[in-house]
Amino acid sequence: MDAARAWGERWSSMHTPIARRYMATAARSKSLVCLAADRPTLAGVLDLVQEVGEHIAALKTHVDLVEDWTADGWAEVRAAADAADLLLFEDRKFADIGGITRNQMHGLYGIAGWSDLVTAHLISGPDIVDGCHAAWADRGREGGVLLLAQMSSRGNLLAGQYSEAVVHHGLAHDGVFGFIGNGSRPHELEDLRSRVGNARMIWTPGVNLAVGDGAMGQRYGDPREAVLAGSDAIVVGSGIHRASSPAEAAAAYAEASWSALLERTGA
Ligand code: 6AU
Repeated sequence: MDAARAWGERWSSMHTPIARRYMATAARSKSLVCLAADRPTLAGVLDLVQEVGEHIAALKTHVDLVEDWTADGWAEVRAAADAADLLLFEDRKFADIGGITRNQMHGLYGIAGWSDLVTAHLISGPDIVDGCHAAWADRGREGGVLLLAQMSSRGNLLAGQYSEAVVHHGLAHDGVFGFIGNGSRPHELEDLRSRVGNARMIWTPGVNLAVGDGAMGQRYGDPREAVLAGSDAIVVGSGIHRASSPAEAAAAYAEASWSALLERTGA
C-alpha cells in the first residue's frame, strides 16, 4: 500500500528524510515491527535477520552485548540490514554531555558509521542531540535520535515533569526523530501522543502478544493496543527471538501492528 495513505497525518506532518524512510520501509514490509535482536553473538544476530528480515521494518541492536563483536562482523550485520531493507537502530541510551556523546558515537564500535537511529536520555540537556548529529556529520552520514520519554520497566523515573520536559525540548529540535514511549500501558501512551502531536515518531518497547510481566521488571502490553494508542513502531525482542519459530512470531507481530495502523488511520 502507498505509504502516504497508510500513515495518514503522520506522513504529511513528518518531512525529515529518515522519518519518511522509516514510514516507506514499513509500508513495503507491511510491518511496524522493530526487532530487538538481543542475542549475544554475531552469528545469532545474523541468523535472526535472515530468518525474520522480511517481516520487520527496523533492526535494533545493543552492540555492547555482542560477545564476539568485530568491526568486520558488524559490517556484515549492516549489509544484512540493507539487504533486508531495514533501518539499523543502536539502542545505546546515551546520557552524557554533548561532546562526550559525540566521541562515544565514534569509539570502539564506531556507531556513527553504521547506525541510522540511536536512543538518548535527555537528563544531561539537549546538547546530547547535537553530539549525536555532529558524529554522524563527521562520518558524512545522517541519522535520527529517539529520546526516552517513558520506559516500560517497573519503577522507572521517566514520568511527570521529566517526561513533559523531554517532549518539550525534543519537539524543539529537528534532529529528534521521535520518542520512546511505554508500550505496556496504552493510557500512558495516549497521554504521550497527545503531548507529542503528529510531527514526531513514538516507538514502543514493552509489547508482547502474551501481555503481562516479563523478566526483571519488564512489563508487556498488547501490540494492537499500543499502535491504536499512537505508537508508530513496536519494539519486540524476546517475543520473536525466543519464539520456537521466530519467523512465524515476527509475521504475527507484523500483521497485528500493520492492521492496527490501517485501523487507526482508516486507510
Ligand atoms: O521485548 P523484550 O522485552 O525482549 O526487549 C525489549 C527491548 C530491549 C530493551 O533494551 C528495549 O526494548 N527497551 C527500551 C528501548 C528500546 O529503548 C526502552 C524501555 O523502556 N524498555 C525496553 O525494553 O532491547
